[in-house]
Amino acid sequence: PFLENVVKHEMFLSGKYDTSFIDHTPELFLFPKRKDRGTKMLAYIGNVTVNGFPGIDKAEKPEFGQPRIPKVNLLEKPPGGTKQILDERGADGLKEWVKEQDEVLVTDTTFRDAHQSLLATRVRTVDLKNIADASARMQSDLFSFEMWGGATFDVAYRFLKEDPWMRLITLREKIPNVMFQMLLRASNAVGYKNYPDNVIEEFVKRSAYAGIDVFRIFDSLNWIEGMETAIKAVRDSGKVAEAAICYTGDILDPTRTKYDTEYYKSLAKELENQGAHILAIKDMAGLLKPEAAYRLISELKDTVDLPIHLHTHDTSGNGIFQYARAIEAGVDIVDTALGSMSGLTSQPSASSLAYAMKGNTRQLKLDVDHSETLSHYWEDVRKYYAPFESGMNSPHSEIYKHEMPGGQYSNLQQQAKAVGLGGRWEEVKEMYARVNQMFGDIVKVTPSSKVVGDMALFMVQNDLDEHSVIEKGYSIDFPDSVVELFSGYLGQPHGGFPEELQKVILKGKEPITVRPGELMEPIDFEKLKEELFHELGRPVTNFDALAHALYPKVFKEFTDTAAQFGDVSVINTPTFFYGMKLNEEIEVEIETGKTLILKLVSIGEARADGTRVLYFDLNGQQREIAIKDES
Ligand code: 3PY
Ligand code: ZN
Repeated sequence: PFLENVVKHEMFLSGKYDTSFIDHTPELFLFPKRKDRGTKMLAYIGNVTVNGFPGIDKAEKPEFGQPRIPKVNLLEKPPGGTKQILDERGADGLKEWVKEQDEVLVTDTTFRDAHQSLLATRVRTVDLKNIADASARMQSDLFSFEMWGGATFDVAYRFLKEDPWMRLITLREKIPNVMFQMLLRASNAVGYKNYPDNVIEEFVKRSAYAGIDVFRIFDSLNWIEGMETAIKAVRDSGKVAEAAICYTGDILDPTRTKYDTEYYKSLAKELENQGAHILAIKDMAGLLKPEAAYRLISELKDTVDLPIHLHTHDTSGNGIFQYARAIEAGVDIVDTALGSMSGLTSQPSASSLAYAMKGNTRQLKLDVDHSETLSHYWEDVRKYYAPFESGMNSPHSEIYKHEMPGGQYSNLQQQAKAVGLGGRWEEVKEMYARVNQMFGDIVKVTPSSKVVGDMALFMVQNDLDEHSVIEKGYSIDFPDSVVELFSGYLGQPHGGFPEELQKVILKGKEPITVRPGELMEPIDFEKLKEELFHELGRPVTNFDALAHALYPKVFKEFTDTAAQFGDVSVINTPTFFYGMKLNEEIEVEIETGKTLILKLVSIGEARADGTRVLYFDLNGQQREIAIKDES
């Protein structure tokens, strides 16, 4: 526990410590109360074995083979990469380096957006950690690993019951050579609403300490004012500020004038003036058609003097074609995923793109053979997460109509199932497009896309349409997120809100038009840490305090689970989701060099009080655990 405290301490992480660090940092000696870790783990495994995992239909644990992990020489350090370039030359130096490259640079999204978009963000740290040594050595020529932020932060606490900061720290240790990139929702950080400015500043500072190099910053309404605090915080931390414009509408359609090329050019210019090091085009739904990509990138190249990084989702199947045209137009960096985690709602495949570009003047900076080898690992691991697959198994050109972000598709589908609308998914998607029009055709990306999704679910559930919403509006209790959006708490949409609908939703309340951050009191982090220390009875890191500031309820549930079951992140994924089969034996490494060997020996009949006793063998000793059978 002492070492754990040390490596999690921000002074240690920042490298700004000397020999007096330990003497002057008494909190390093506050150790969590160690109840028997083995027993807690058995309670978790026993519970999943008897009651299943939320969101997974209870079934016999499937047979999974060993994932194919490529062998690499751990005694050899990974080759130097962009991380060293950034550390040596700083963010401006890195920007110049990117501009000098003839090849197209590649960001790999497998660790973040790919699984956010294909598997409802459920990939666990242990599966990332197991491939990290190989990834560092086989993908050393990447521009970056996109591996954090977006929905991963919240999902880690909420569903996976693991600490996302430990994911970042663990991977950083294993991958010291390639830049780490995260998706930051500007004033919404990694949440779904605006936070006080000092929360954004603190979040950026701590993320930079813990290992993030490139921050892709976007505002869910493309409202530049909402991005200023985050851009400044990233610049102040010495890291790379990659400011993103979210792409919506269709610049090729002369009837859709709201989001035309001029709109994007003026945003790009503003972001350059704000101090962005890189400009990203975030095509979160995959709406940017190939010809539009060519025109947009060409125009932006003439407008700003920044490297351009293009992000898309392959839902329509046109992703490779889009990238090929963008490359012709001079795009500098593209986002791709490893083959087995690519396509459909995820990013286009890195190796397919590399082959598609053969014979062209510009080539990808990518090792195709290594990408293919690593893809085998993900092909195997993806099977663990089958219950979270969206069921989409072919390209959906209807994306151009409903405009739903790739990262939202599988998540909204889970949400629809949870409220009993799983069977009406087609209606939900159609309603999503109608809600967008009702809202005045807004940019749809987290959290604005979540508001559109919430409203679509609400309307389908309550049999509402465009007319009845207005007619009955004053008696309708709209979802909180909808009220928040129309109150201006997510910022201001281009062209303003539709007035009639806004009146109905707000029922006389006045919306705000200033930056929400201006109205919010800063959080007193020292006080919060002290309160949490008393509440949790354990040392509280700055990371914990931030998590609490972002989502108090989710963080509380996470700490409750951790108190009950211990650190469940160390359990292998099949066992985490499906529990154990009778007579199965597994090994769990609970800390370096300390392994538990568990065997499930028998499951007793349900008793009068509804519990069952499970008999385990734990490192050769018999243990009994009573589990309440919820069935
Ligand atoms: C997120 O904010 O999580 C996204 O991926 C948006 O596209
Ligand atoms: Zn995305």
